[in-house]
Amino acid sequence: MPVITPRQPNHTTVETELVGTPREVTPNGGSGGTGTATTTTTSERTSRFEGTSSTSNVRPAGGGGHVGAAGLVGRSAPTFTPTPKFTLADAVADASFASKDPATLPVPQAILDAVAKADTVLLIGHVGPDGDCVGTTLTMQRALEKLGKRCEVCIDDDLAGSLRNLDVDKRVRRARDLGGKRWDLALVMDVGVPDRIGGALGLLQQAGEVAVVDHHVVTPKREHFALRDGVPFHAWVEQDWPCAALQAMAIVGKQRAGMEAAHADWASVLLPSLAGFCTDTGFGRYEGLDKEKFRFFKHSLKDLAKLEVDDVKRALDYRLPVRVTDAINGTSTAGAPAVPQPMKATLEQLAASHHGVCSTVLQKGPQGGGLGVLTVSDAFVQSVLELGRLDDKALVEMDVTNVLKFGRVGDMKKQGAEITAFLIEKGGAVFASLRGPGDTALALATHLGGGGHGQAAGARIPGATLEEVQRKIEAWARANGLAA
Ligand SMILES: [Mn+2]
Repeated sequence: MPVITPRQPNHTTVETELVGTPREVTPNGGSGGTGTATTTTTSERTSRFEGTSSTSNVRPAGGGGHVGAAGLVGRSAPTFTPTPKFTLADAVADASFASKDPATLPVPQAILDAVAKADTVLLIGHVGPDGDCVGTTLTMQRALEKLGKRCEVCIDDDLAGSLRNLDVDKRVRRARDLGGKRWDLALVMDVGVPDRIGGALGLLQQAGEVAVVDHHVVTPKREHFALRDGVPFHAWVEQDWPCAALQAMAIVGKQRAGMEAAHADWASVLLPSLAGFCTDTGFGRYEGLDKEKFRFFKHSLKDLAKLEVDDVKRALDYRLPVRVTDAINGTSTAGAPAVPQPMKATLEQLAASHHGVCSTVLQKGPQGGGLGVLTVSDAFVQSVLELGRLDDKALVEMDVTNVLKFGRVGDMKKQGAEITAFLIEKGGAVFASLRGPGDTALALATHLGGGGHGQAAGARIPGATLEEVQRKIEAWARANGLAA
């Protein structure tokens, strides 16, 4: 299933490969992607952590309180107003932007207690994995193992190239490889709904306690996860946090003494969550972020791990085989190995019948807009995947679709498309990943029978062809004055 990003990064060619798959929205669903995820109301927000007030252990960030404030009496406290372009790299470079220790962030006591008493822990991330879910679970695994616990990580899906690189010790496992094991605690991270964890849902039956740690708009309840009677369930949701990786940093921050006693290598422990922070925020470039949270990233990166943003980029660095990018982009790189003849014929045949990669850009209409439609058939994706596996056996479908989604869709924006539709045909349905300013993406998704967010939405159109969906989108854009 194609996944789409709700926030629009200004991708460059290099960064697109680093970003992988940021936060996801499933077509026809909400954030985090399911029909069971409900919008949290104000009253739910105050009680979404069951059993413990989520603010009960808030400490003043940075410590100090009023001590030493005498010199500031009569002066207003310094305020920080970041420019819209203030990225994570800017936060790190700006000496006046002080770091803050994630150990000062509030973590519900029930979560800390569950972690403290567990000897064996299963760390679960979501399907359609992104840097945040891989980074969050790997940082927890590395930290908890330093504290003497035995851990396993289950993400029941393929990992894209950058995430395979992040999982340098190959600790991420599929659910089928973990049958028959038992854990004192299962931590479900960066996801709060049962239908986004694949076969890991069944593994929860083998856990003595279950806790959800997530930052999506979800209200996890124990009955959603069909737990055995008597299995304690906790949920810690921080919808205003930019990534679950920050929640992992906060939990690990509370283990500081034990980690220091075990001579933990902070760079190794924190690198995955730093990567998650970067990918879920587009390296700080996405809109709508609380830049104050960047202070915690800065502390983890500089003060604890003693790393630079470039180190995080390197950890995620993955280059697709050049034959693959050539096939997708219609380019031919000098010195690239030749494409074997049967594959070459297949790719050319698909391209000739408009089942390769096709992009169409319609310029702005009277109401603005500008529309780009990118279509690709499953046959083309599978052929390119087969080609790529000649160079990298570990290549997965997402490696191919990411180049389309980030690279080729970005090209259409440069050509004047403010609204973009990425259409992929698979299994008798067309999946549409839609982006646009204001509420245009949602309006278009609704028109196609899907849903999502205003600027990022999606739809699944069963029984339709790529051409039919493209024509429907173009007609919608013209009818609304958004395309000429
Ligand atoms: Mn996330």
